[in-house]
Amino acid sequence: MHNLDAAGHVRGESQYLDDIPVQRGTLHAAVFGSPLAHGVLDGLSLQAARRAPGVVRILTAEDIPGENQIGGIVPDEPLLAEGHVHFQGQPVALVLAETEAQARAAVQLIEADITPLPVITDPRVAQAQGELIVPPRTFRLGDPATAWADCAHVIEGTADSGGQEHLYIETQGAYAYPTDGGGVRVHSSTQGPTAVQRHTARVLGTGMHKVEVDVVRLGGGFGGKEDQATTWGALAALAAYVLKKPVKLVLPRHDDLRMTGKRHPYSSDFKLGLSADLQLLAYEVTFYQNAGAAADLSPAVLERTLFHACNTYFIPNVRATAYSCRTNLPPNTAFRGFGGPQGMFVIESAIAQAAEQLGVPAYEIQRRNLLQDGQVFPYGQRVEACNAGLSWQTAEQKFDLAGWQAEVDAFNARNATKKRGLAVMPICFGISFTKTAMNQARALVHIYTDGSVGISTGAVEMGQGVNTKMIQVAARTLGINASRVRLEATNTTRVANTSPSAASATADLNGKAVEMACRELRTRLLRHAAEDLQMNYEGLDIHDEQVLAAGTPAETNWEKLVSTAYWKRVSLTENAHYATPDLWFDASQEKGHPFAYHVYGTAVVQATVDAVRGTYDVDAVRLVHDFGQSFTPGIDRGQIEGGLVQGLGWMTMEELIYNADGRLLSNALSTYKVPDLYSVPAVLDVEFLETPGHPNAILRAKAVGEPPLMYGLGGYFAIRNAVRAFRPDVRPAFSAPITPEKVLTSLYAPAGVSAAAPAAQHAPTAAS
Ligand code: LUZ
Ligand code: MOS
Repeated sequence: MHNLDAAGHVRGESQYLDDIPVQRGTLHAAVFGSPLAHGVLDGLSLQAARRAPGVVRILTAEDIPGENQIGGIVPDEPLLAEGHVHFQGQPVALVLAETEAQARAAVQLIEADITPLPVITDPRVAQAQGELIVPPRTFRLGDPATAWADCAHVIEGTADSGGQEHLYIETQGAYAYPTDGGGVRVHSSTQGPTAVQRHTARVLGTGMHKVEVDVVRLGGGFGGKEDQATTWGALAALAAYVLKKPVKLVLPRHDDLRMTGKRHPYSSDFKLGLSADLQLLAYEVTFYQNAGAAADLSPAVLERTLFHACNTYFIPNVRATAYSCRTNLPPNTAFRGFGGPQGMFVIESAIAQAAEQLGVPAYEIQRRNLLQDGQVFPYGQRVEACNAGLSWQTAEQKFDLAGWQAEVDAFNARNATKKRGLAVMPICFGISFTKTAMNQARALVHIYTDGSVGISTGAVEMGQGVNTKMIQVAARTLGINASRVRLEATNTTRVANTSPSAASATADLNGKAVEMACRELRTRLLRHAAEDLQMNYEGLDIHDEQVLAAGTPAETNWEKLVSTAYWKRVSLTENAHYATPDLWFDASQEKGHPFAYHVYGTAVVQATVDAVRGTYDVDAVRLVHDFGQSFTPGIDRGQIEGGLVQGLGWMTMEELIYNADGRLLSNALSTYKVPDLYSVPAVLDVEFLETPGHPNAILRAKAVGEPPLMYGLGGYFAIRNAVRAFRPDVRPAFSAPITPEKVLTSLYAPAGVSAAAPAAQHAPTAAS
């Protein structure tokens, strides 16, 4: 089944927030953000802005009727700054004007009186000063302290990874208007309609029942709208509520770039111990997460870093500690992988460093330590139905890893100014929200009297194809054509208390609820058919809209069945609730069974570096991925391709630079480089691993949203290997992204020096 949205997208017919017809009298909003990253907010000069053309009202914290608070996990984030400012771009005031241009022009006339306070941008500095969002956490397995004595090799080092801008094509925004009875309806570009509803109600000082949030689809989310759509939804709702007018707030790209949080940058220290035959014996790692100025989702992201600290390897002795460090950057947030990629970058760096010090290929270490059934993750969950070995071996054979490496070596021997590198990137990603309670979903299914079907779930369509999947699940379960089924907008009045569409779990959670509701309806209809046709219920079935009795067509079909059921007063509506079974986690022990299952796969990545210019291409990625029993292979392949390229972008070219004042310098697409069509590897081979899937996965098709992003880490190590093919004496610092600037610095580093290659360092002249 094709993605149902595809035709609408290419014709420009799909409706997004900005396409909602605007009601007469709608006001347009623009946000005044703090010009300083930290300080005491002594006052605001609003007079000039108030007098500006078209300006109707300017709202500040004082105008909030309820609580000025939108913190989800920790209540540390005001909707509008009050008393202090904590990051550049922090919303301070909301201008409402007759047009968008007028609102934006008036924002320029606002001045804030701020007494500056010291600015922290470095998580290690924050940690040293005790600026932590939550207490640190440590995951333990075995006892590394005693294991070091048994290690033939112990290596130590540091690995840093940068942030990442989500760059959803549709910027953040909301359209809110008052509804009958003193409520408000909010159309929001959010992955989490319930989060917008809950925090809007809190800000307005009213019940959640007075706030309706509606989402048709998003032009991309990637985690950036899991929590951070709330600010804009609540601001629009606040203005609509106070002014009793429709209010539209859509961020200009530049505001979106500088005001919203991103993937968390991490700085980490590692120590890895190996036996003489390259078994990983002990691993100690300390993560310093740059959380930004408020908690947002940082504690949950931190937790997932710990869950994925060992990637897909078994290490018997582990101690992993993570600090969530408060800095004066915009609050960093969910981003595809949710801390997992940051944790995995460190273990892969440690393995790469070990390989270099020991003079063996990294893949020898990786291969010998892959997870196997019966082992245990550091967080206590048993390794079951593990495909780490199978995906590795399949990739090794299908892509002839040994032959490929020989080709790369031969190329490098032949070429003086171009060098190639190969890296293998195996992944293991846990599927479920790590917060157990969030693993629940509901579906509301109506069968109309003409046999057509309307479905509501908590799933938000953001380009990932979840609507197509839900329709497929319903059509299969009911035995009818997909063309009869429509997926409704996601709306908090039809499906309540939803978890955000996140954690790769949306199709599983909501799909299971759809499946349950449709099964119940099908059973009910067939019981009615049995009675109506005086037949045995056992053996009745619906297939291709035909009712079958013991496999042969009966006297009725779907349309007739539905119609007669209605006249017999049989309910044609069902509401189902699904909660993933067998999940638990005890945070006091840091042990449990947090994941429904794991997704595995192995990518082989080749890069070619131009050793004169420092530029590079990721030429080929060939990967074997565990989809389980995919029922939408086109959509799932698209998720792999998109995730991979997004991961490559994070690892290679996307460089967020904040200056010491906490100002984002790479604040436009001229200075923040993202992958484009030409960044896609010329060879991109996605092989489906033949596996049975998992019963907790929807129709046994495993979750596919986040795992492929982590194949992108292979790009980093392939480029690094190419650099070292040119300069074997250089050990570039583990510092992602590996931009051409850093590559060039490493290529021409003075002999015998480990190239630290910080972002701002300039390369020596290429003449050497
Ligand atoms: N969001 C969340 C997520 O709230 N919890 C998670 O575990 C998670 N994992 C991945 C992406 N988003
Ligand atoms: Mo996400 S990082 O699954 O919103």
